Amino acid sequence: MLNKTGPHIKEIHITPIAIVDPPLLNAAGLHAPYALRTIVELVTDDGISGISEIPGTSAIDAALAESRALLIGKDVFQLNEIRQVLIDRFGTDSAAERGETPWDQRKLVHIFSAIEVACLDIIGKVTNRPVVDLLGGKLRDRVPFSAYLFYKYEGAGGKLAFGTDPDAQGWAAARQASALNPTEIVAQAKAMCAEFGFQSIKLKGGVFEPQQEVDAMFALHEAFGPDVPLRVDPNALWTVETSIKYGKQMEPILEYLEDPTRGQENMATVRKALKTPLATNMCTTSFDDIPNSIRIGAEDIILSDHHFWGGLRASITLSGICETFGRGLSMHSNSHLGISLAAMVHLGAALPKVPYALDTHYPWQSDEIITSGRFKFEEGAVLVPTEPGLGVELDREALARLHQNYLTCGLTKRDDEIEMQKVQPGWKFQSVRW
Ligand code: GKR
Ligand code: MG
Repeated sequence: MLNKTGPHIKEIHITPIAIVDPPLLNAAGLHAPYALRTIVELVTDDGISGISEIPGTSAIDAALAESRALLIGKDVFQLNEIRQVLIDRFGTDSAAERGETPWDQRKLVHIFSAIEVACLDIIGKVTNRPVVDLLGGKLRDRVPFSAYLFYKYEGAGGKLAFGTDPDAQGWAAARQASALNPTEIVAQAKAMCAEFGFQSIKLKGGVFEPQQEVDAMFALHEAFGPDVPLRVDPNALWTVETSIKYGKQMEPILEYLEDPTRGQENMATVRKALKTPLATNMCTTSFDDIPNSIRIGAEDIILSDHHFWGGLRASITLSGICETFGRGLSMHSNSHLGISLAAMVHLGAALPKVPYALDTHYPWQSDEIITSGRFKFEEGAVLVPTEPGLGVELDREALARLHQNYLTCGLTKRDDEIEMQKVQPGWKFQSVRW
């Protein structure tokens, strides 16, 4: 019997897009009115299309374009070979290339993820199976997400920037409001939970001095009661002493404390001093980081992200490591649309355990790029798509419009410091602040 091969990659389309993003604050500054994503579409020699979405920068897009020649003609099932040719060409990212910002700045991991997810989408279509089945099969029908609160300036983002749409209703109206103190954070949480039904809450911290953020956490605890798990993420801006001081204050109310301080050693020191579990998407972010993390006990929970752990299958490998070494595993996010959400949901459905509701920025976005429109959340959870592949199709009209946004907005990479300087001239990112 002949071994079957193919389908083979015939075309690779790389489209940078810019999506409306409100003026959200974080440790690195302020979100621009548009967040950048890159949409990758692979088309096979028999006309099957597979798609993926990753954080966009012109550097990642250029490297993706460079990989085109290596990938054209490859069998989409040969994911190991595809990964190997990319490594042979580009090497691997070093841990230092991640950078000090809350988001990951490595290039290659994003490329692996973009190509792998699009190939899995195609393999799913060829085999008539949802991606979750290619990851070992579904362990749950719905994947739970957490509310993700941000301090923010008033404003809707996009063309409106700091302006607001007077006709907006419900969450669309609440999303425009400022949130600069505990009362406004509670109002944001109530509006977001009312719309999406989230049952856990995360606050992005590292914006104001720690006591104000701790006060916001207590205000959330007061407003939502003891049954709603709470997390806060200062994105490593606190010293060890600050982390221990405020971590102790919040011990009675936190489900976990995310990246209070910078680096595995500092995290390990804080972890020893607190009863609250520590989570990270900053100090243990690659397989190279795992041995030291285990040796010194840097965190309790790794917040994976298939976009920068090198794809969905790599994330399954990570889940095995976490299980072996007693680490919890959950998911981290950045501003994103429905292709990324679909991939996160397939992965979330395949993980052996989902003890913590996953992060998503999705409520902050109003655009969409899939023909089925915006994903619905029920009681904070998303139903796992059952259609072949990712179960979502590219909306080509939206792709063209969002690509035009990209061309018009002039951004080529995320730089929250520059955006913040437009509001507070001279503002500087400090990797450790309090
Ligand atoms: O979108 O501002 C943001 C977040 O700070 C994001 O970039 C982080 O990567 O959500 C992320 C986190 O949990 O650190
Ligand atoms: Mg984080």
